[in-house]
Amino acid sequence: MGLELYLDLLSQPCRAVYIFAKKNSIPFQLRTIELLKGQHYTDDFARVNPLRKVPALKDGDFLLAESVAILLYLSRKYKAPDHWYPQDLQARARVDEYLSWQHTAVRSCCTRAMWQKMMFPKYLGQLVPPETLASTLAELDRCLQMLEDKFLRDQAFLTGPHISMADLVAITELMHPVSAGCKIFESRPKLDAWRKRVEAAVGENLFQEAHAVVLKAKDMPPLDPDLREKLKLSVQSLLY
Ligand SMILES: N[C@@H](CCC(=O)N[C@@H](CS)C(=O)NCC(=O)O)C(=O)O
Repeated sequence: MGLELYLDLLSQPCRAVYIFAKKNSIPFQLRTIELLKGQHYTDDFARVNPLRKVPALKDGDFLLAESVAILLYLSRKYKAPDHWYPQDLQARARVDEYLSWQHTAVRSCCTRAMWQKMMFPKYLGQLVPPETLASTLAELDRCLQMLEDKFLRDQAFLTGPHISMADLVAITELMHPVSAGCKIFESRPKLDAWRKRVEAAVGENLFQEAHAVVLKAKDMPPLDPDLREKLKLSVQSLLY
């Protein structure tokens, strides 16, 4: 069996892996793991990733979790064009810098903004105190400012003149609050121009394909009540 990618395109790191693999014509079998159906709780999936999270990769007998590790593995194994993860020491260090920073910054606030604004009230039947949501959205705003000031600056892309893994990891995160109705680009022309460059570099069709599930998330049917309770337990930390 060749390369298998376990993904749910509702998940932002899965979208980054999906776009990277497709854009670089990496052949893979898509194994969809629907988080909202609890498919990551099955024993079969636990054998692929004992952390029970997507994305996950299986390449023959080799199993790998964690989106950044997966992106790097794919880039090295399939010798992706240099701009994604440059050989140049300092250019690569810039990508590493973003990939290290984003976990506790962009990823954290985009995830919480989306869950608090949409998923908790609509799918988990759990009201989010308005002051909690307001504080999360204010934090998201500060985070976007840091993204502009520290990373984007006056460059075309986050780490230089060409698109890299950093841009892919960032845009897939930023589309999370967008899916919940946050107008994060409207008041940020510089970030909006970057978003358009990333979309153009990825290709409009692939970008839309990767984001179709999350952009339709607001119209999903209600969750099965048992699953809802189980899911609630695993996402409570996103309420703060
Ligand atoms: N650090 C991991 C995070 C993976 C992750 O949190 N995945 C989420 C979806 S975005 C998940 O599988 N959640 C299921 C759960 O926690 O129950 C990565 O970058 O791959």
